[in-house]
Amino acid sequence: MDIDDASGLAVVGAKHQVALDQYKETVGGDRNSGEKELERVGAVYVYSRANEFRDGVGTLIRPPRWASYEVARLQAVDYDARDLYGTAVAISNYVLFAGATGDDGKGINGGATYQSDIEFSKVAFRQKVFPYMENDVNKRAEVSVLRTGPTTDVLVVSYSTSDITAVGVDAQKFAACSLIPISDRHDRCGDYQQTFGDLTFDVGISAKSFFIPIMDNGCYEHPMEYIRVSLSVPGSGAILGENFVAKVRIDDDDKIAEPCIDK
Ligand SMILES: [Ca+2]
Ligand SMILES: [Ca+2]
Ligand SMILES: [Ca+2]
Repeated sequence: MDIDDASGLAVVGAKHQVALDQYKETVGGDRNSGEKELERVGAVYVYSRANEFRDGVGTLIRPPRWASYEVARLQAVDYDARDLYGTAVAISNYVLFAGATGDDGKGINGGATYQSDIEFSKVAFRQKVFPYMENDVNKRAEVSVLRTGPTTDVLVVSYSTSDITAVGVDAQKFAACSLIPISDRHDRCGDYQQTFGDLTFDVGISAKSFFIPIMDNGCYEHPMEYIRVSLSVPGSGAILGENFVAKVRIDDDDKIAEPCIDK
């Protein structure tokens, strides 16, 4: 393992880990290998320190502390069985170096070194739940993402929505439904528009938002419906932890109306 004091990050190599896909399911072994899982692929776990907090006159309010679970789990982008990614790890500021002694790219067990930018580990949703009314005046939910590390480089993360109990519709359907009077929309128009894209933190910017269009209707629904929002880092091979998932709650405003039905 290695710790970088400046960035407040620790990295721990776990070279015997099996491969996991983005849903944290194990990846099947190579055909004809007789192995159920892709074995000893290796992984690196990233932990983030919550910095100490002092008041205006320098009195310590809260000492620094390490979270007990990781902020991200990294795998080699081109992982394979017995590569042993994470055999050796080193971190300098936000750059991670990880050795994979079993990599076969340049001959059997020739080994490889991977360099990764792990600055994304300092990004998190502003809150765990973003509550909005179905009839919000702006007709959309604002989801705010914070960058807690330095802002001297541009940083890009991707975001996406998925259903928990709320039902998403695509942009085309949402636009068509928006032309129907609110009282006639009912269930077929869903609860929100499926939304995805990239958030770019320009230099000096520590907060960015994305917006999810909300569908209003005139019928009664379960008072609270939830959308999952999640962040990812394209091409990083990273499975991100709790900081990168949040919920948007949509509250119904039609308490005395008829229940929604699909019509
Ligand atoms: Ca709704
Ligand atoms: Ca309504
Ligand atoms: Ca409603």
